[in-house]
Amino acid sequence: SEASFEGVDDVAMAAPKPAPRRNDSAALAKEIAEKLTYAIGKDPATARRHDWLEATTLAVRDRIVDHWLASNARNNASGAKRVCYLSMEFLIGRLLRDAINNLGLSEAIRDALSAYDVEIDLIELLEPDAALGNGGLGRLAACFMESMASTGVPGFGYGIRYVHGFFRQEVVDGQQVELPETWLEHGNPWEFERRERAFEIGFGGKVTMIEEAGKPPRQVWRPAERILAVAYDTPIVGWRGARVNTLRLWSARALDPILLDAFNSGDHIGALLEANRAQSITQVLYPADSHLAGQELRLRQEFFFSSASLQDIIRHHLKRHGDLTTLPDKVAIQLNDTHPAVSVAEMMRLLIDVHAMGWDQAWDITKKVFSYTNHTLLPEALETWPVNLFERLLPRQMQIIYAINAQIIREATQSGLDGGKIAAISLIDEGSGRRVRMGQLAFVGSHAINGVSALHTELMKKTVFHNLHELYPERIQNKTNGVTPRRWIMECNPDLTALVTEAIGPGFKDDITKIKGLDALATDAGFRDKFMAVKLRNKQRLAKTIEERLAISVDPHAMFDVQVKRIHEYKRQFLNIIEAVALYDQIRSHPEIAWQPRVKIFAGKAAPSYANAKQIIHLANDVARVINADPSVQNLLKVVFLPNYNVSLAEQIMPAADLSEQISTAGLEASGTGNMKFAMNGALTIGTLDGANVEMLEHIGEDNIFIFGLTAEQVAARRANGQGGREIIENSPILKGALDSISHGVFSEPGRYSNLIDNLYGNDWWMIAADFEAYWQTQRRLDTVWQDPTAWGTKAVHNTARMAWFSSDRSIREYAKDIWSAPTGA
Ligand code: T68
Repeated sequence: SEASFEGVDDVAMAAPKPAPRRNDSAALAKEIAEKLTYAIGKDPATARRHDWLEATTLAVRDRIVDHWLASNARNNASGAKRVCYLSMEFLIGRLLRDAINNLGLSEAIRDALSAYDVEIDLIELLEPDAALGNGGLGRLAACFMESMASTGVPGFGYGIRYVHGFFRQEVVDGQQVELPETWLEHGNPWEFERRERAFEIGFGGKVTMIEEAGKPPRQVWRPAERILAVAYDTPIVGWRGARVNTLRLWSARALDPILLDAFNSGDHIGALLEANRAQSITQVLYPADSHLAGQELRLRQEFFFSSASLQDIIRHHLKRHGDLTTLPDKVAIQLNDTHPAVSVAEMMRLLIDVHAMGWDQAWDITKKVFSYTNHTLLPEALETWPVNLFERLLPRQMQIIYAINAQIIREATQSGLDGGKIAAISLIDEGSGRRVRMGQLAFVGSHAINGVSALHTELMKKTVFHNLHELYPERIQNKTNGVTPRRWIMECNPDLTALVTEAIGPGFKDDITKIKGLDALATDAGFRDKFMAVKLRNKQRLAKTIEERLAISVDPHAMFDVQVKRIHEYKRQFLNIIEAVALYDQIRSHPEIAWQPRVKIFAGKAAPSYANAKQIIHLANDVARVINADPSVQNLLKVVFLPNYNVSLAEQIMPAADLSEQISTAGLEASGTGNMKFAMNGALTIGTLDGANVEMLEHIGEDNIFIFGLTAEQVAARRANGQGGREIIENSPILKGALDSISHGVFSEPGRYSNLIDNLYGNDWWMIAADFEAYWQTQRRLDTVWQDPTAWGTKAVHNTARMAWFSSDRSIREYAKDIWSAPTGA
């Protein structure tokens, strides 16, 4: 029996069924040994740790499959509305611990393995970290998949099965080096290949008009190139296994893997060219998170997975319900950013050309089915494609986009919008070489458009979608991001989970809002001490990792001040490094001050083509090398750059942080989700009024979060006035001193960072000079609080207690109610 979307469909109901698996440790121990023997072919006496990992994974997987088949059967029986989450990225990380935790098997597995003298904590580290995403956007998709399964939403993730995920980062001579990532090298026990679930995807070719007697003329697309999309399904286990949803990732394959004519005539290489060309589509994830990649292969990837997913959705609907007019009652499709936005045109093509629907009805259905999440306002990240390229690759979809555009412009004209505003909403940017604007396409093809924090949503209305918002004022709504408390509290911080359970009972595991019960314990010295003791143990573990990987010894009693995220100018790691340099100078020149010991920890990857971001990594490493080797700072300051930040490293870092740096230039971080993970685990935040920090301030309270700097409005005003940094720098001796020591070669040969520094003296686009003083003062206030462990501990407990609203369960329930009209279990 196979776990397909149809579940029981193809299985004779009377056929004997496997007995449901038992979950006690004896049964698990027996099965793990069986897997080891019969699935892997190893003897327990000679098995390596990898073999134990695989055997354990297979035993756990059997239990998941039981729940998976049951969930699919329930979906089919109820006919409930399904939510299809289309995303280029799913940054899921490791799955074993998540599955074990959500199935409630943690203790049983631990005991089962101990019978063989195997430690689960050690073998689970061998699972590759599935990095099919760049950062926040991809990780959000992963948290949403888990929360859909946990809140009872019949959710289906659709994406790409990249052979190579996000690159592995090494730091060599202080600089980022990118290495290929090979997560599938040793096979992937979590995926099920579904060869029967394959769809043809076309590219290029021509559109011809067909006229048949007695019928209206139709357009037919005859692609020049056709390839296959093959499905691979991964089960996503919800809390308590109540529901197991499917993540369906598409892999590209040639229709005709070996060209037999060529092969027979001796051209063995030529015979495989087509296969290679087809497969290249799903070979690698683009590693750019905040600027437009713009290459043809990227557009091919986008269309490839969009078309495959829509064909699959339509096939399923027709099979179940027979008729596409009911599609919006049965399916909601969420576009995760504009990467799948070509789906709007492809859905129209499928409905009109393939399923013979009329334009108006097709357009009505399309709008009802789709909704779109925007994740950025950065102009350099907004997707547009040259009309020429689009037309060559997707000629029929381009025709449809023109037709949609004509209709929107008619609607705009009728509602009285003037010419300038109409140009702004047009799907075609006529400005810089004609380009298709994917944001506009996603917007007009959707009934709901959402931002990912309250501030971001307001800015969307005022900036990128100002005119479309005026035309369709009811469409934009806010859905503040969240993160799953299963992975980001229970699994990554078992000691905290045990402490919370001891203090307020286990109810928070089923309903995270109950964690609010800790609030009353913030002033209980006994509890606070235990809370900070958990923090210390987590810091000791991280200190060990730092020692092992970098041979830097850090004191777990120092404040762990952490900034981990993609490296980008707007996220302002540079501001943080400048503060480290300033602190280094001040510690040496003012030994009389009671400086508080700090370890500044950085991690994150730069897009390979982003020169300034790579310079920032280089600078962090240069600064770290010099400061860590200088005995005159007396261990009051250490700087650490941990290479290869990924989900698994985040799981170690979040529980071990005292201070979380969320210091983006206001107005530029759409939401942030790392900020939430830190605060849930009891770190205090230093941050700007940006993204979800604004809402965190409301929930946590101003006494427990450290906000500084210009507001989004002030940033916009300063930028409009063209105010640069020179005057500010010259009036700030601390800042000037730090910049001088960077320029004059304290950390490297002089001039290495002159480009970064000149930018501050020049337009200071990211407001680093403008915000430095406020940042510095706020850091010193934090030093004062750190000196008082009672004050710090109280705030830390309040953070954990008051973050429940930022659970992705809350986000998903809001999407389900306001956008998808989909059922949730609770
Ligand atoms: C992030 N965006 C936002 N983009 O920066 C962050 N972009 O504020 C927000 O919390 C998060 O999305 C979730 O909403 C991204 O992560 C990308 O990764 C990306 C990838 C490809 C192209 C463009």
